[in-house]
Amino acid sequence: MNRNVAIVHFNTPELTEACILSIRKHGGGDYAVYIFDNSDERPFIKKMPGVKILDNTKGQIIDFDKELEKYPEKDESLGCAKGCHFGSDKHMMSVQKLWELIPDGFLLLDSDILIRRSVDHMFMEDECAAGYISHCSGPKRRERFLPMILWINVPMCVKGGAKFFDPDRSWSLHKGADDRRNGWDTGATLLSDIRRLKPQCHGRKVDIRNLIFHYGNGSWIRNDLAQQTLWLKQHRDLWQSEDKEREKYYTVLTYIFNGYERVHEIQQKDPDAEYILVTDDPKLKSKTWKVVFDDSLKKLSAFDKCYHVRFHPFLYAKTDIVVRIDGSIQVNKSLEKIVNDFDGYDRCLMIHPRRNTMKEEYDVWVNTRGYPKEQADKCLGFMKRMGYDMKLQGLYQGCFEILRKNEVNRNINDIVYDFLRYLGDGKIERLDQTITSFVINHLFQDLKVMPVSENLVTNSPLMTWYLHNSFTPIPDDKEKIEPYLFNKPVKTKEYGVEK
Ligand SMILES: [Mn+2]
Repeated sequence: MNRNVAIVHFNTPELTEACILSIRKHGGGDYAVYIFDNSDERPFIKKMPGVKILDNTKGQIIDFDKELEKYPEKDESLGCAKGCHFGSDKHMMSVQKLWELIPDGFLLLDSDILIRRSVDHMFMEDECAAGYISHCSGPKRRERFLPMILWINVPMCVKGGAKFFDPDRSWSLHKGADDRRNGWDTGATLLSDIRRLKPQCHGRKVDIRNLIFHYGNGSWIRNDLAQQTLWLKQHRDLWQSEDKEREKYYTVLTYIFNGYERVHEIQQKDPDAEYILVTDDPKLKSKTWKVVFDDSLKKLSAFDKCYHVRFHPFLYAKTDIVVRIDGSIQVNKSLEKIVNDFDGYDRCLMIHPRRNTMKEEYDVWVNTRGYPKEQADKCLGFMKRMGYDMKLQGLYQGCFEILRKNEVNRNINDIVYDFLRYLGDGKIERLDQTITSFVINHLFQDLKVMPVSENLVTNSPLMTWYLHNSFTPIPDDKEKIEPYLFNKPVKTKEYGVEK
C-alpha cells in the first residue's frame, strides 16, 4: 500500500514545512507528501524531496468562486468562505478533491501539527478511516472524526459509499446550532456514513494524543505569524533537521581541473540549491561555490577527471536533481524556473544548434580541432557495429544537462563511461557528446527528455557561456538548425532573451 500523506495548505508555509520535516524526522516512513495549496497570499513554494504541490492558488483545480455560487448558504461574516480551516468551504472541497487525486488513499494532516512519533500504523488496510473521534459541544452533540490526523482509505470509502463532503447533509449538522459557528461538518458526515454502512466499512478510533502536537486554527483566516513562529521555535526539536544539506532540492554541479577554466562566480543564488565546484586545485577559492577538492582523482589526467565528474554527478550531489554545467558557464540567476519545468522528466538535454548526426560532428572535429581521423573512424565504426542507423538525427551538447537521480540515468552514465574507456584505450575518449547522444538515441528511446536550446547559455538571462578560460561570452548563433530529438523534430523549452 502506498504511504501517501496529504496536507491542505493555506498561507502558512512555515507550519506546513515544519509539519513535513517532522513527519520525515519522526513519522517512521518515507511517505509521499501532497500539498493542496489554496493560498491567496503565502503559497507553499519550498521545493522538498518527495513533496508534490497541487497548486490551486489561482483556482486551477477547484474554482472556489464558482462553488460559492453553488452553495451560497454560508456564514461569510466568520470567514468560512475565505479561510481554509477545518469545516471551511475550501478545506472540505479540497479534501473531497484529494479523493480523486490520490485514489489509493492518504493520511490527511492539518498543516499546523507536528509529528512526534511513528504514524505508520495509521495506514490501515482494513479500515475505511481511522483517527480521533470527538463530540461537538453544545446541545447538538454529535460524534465526528477530527482531521488533524485522519487516515482515509479512499478505495474502501468509495466502495462502501462513504463521503467526506456531502452538501445535503453535512451543512445541516450545524445549521441552527446557536453555540458555534456554521460550517461544514465533514468529519461527522464521514463517521455517520461509515457507521451506517457497517459491516462493509469500519472506522477506527485512534488515540492521537501521543502522536502529534497541534497548534490549532493555523489555517484560520486570522492566522498570526509571530505566534506560529514562537510555537515552532518551542518545538524545534520535532522538525529541525540535524543535516541541513539534505534540505536542498537540487544541486548545480561544475568542475575545474588543471586550471583549465576561470572561476565564474554565481551572480544570483537559489536558496533551494546547493552549488558545488569540484577541483584538483587545493588553492582554488570561490566566494559563491562550495569548493570540493577531490583528492581521489589525482591519478587521472585532467580530461579524465572532467569525465569522472560528468558521469558520476551523484557522487558529489546529495540531492535527487543535478544541473551539471561546464566550468565555462556562469550562472546569472536562480535556476528555479527550469528545475520546476523539469518535473516529470528524467533528463534535460541541450540540442546541438548546428549538427544533428554523428558523422557531421566528427567531421567538424577532424577538420577544425585536430581530432585524429583514425579515432573518428574508430568511434563511428563502433556505432555502426552496434547497429546504429547513422542517418538518425539527434545530437546533444555536453556542456549542460539536468539529471534526475534514477535507474535509467545511472544506466546511461555507466554505459557511456564504459564505452568512453573502451574507445579511449585505457584513457577516456575525449569526444563524449557523440557517444552520449548515440547511447541515448540507440538504447534509451523511452527516456523522458526535456529539450532545451543553446539559447539557454548564449542568449538567456539565466546563464552565460564564456570562451575557454576567459570572460568573453560566446556569441549567440542565429543560424541554428531545426532541433531534433530521437530522429523527430522537437520544440525546445526557451527561457527568455537576454536584455
Ligand atoms: Mn489545525
